[in-house]
Amino acid sequence: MRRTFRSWKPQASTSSFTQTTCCAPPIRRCRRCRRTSCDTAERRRSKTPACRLTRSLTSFLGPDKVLGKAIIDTFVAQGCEFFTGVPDSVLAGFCAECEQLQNPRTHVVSANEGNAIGLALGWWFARGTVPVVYMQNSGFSNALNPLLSAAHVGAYATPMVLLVGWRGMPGHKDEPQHRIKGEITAELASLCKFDTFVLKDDATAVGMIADAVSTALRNFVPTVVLVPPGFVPASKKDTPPNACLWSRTDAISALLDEVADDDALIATTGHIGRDVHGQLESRGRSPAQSFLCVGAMGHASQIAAGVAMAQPRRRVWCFDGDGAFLMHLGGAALIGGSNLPNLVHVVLNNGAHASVGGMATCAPKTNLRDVASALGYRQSYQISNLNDLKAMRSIGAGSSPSFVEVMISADQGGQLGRPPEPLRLLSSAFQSFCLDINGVAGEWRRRVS
Ligand SMILES: Cc1ncc(C[n+]2csc(CCOP(=O)(O)OP(=O)(O)O)c2C)c(N)n1
Repeated sequence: MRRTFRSWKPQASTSSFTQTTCCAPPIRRCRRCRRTSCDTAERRRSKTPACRLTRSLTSFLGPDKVLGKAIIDTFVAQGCEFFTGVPDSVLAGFCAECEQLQNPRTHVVSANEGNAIGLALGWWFARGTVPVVYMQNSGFSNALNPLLSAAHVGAYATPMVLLVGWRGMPGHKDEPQHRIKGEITAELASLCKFDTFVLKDDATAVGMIADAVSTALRNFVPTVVLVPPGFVPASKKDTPPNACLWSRTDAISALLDEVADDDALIATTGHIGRDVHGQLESRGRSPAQSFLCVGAMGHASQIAAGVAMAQPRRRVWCFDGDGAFLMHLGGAALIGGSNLPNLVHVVLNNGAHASVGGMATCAPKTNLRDVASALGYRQSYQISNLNDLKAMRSIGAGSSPSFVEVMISADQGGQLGRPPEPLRLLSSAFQSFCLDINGVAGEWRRRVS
């Protein structure tokens, strides 16, 4: 009998399924009819609504297992085999466990959250099991386009579960950049018409996750599981300092020696920006010469390019991370092809998302200097210590943008502060720095008054 699109339902993991093995993850087949899905299996599954699952997450695997692992195993028990996304600190305990997943399960860190939705679409089409896409709520907006114009029931009707770390959740103290997104996260999901489950406690989490999977599968839709801060204990990946590699703090310190007082410096999201801010302050230098891209991960280089275009006579630095660089790699192509000799793009490459728990980036072994050269940066360097830095010809003095890949250790380093000032104040201080020094301020003030 020919299967119609709607009559075909992918299989979930139940005892009536066996696994066949090959080098690719095995396809599950029904023991009776040997098909990858069948109506009997569907009926049997629907007799046990997911919401009736009463086991708590910790009892799911026994008390010795960490909660992140219990969440993964809950998904696996529902037939999920594919996990992808961008790591998040709220989900750090879950993300660290994802790295342990082995065949037949598949786990990949994506370059950005929209890419993760693409990967999930592909997996669903070619495999028919519900993909799990994890992300911070900041990244939910990166995912919106492929979610609404491809995965949505109004488009290609694709089941998937989005596991979203809820930064800035109302009632939880958080950094200012998370406030607005935190306030509207649930509303945004409901505006997209996605069924949304908010994990509350250990006792109901299993049922909610199972419901999210079965709803996705039943209705051919993405569903959302929101994870409040603190729900998954942060079992961060413990990356010990690597004595053979430069530490982030030492590398930033050496680089700051190269940054003149009238240079502008744009620093990326996470530890790098916080370290830059702390070091400028402790040197008694004006933090106003720097702009911290505390949110908007992946966009620091374009902010730097904007400044460099507007003020061609000022040297502009971007201190980027490898995760952020890869997240929106297209921006580097724009810089590489541009005529911005005053821009120095530094990528501190630790192969990891150190700020949110240390999971690898999507291309931890890629030579970013070669990537930059291929994208048009005519002066590109890879350095890993102070001698290399000193040996470089004067940075930012050539006829094209420069690129410096700095190889650093993946450990998280010591405690870092955060700027206490409101973000608005920081941006206006940076703008005053930019406009005043160039002597543009007077003209600008005349124009706006
Ligand atoms: C769109 C988006 N996705 C995810 C995050 C969470 N996040 C904050 S910092 C960070 C890691 C950045 O990695 P990288 O640029 O390599 O710098 P590192 O943390 O290693 O210093 C992530 C994933 C975010 N802020 N925004």
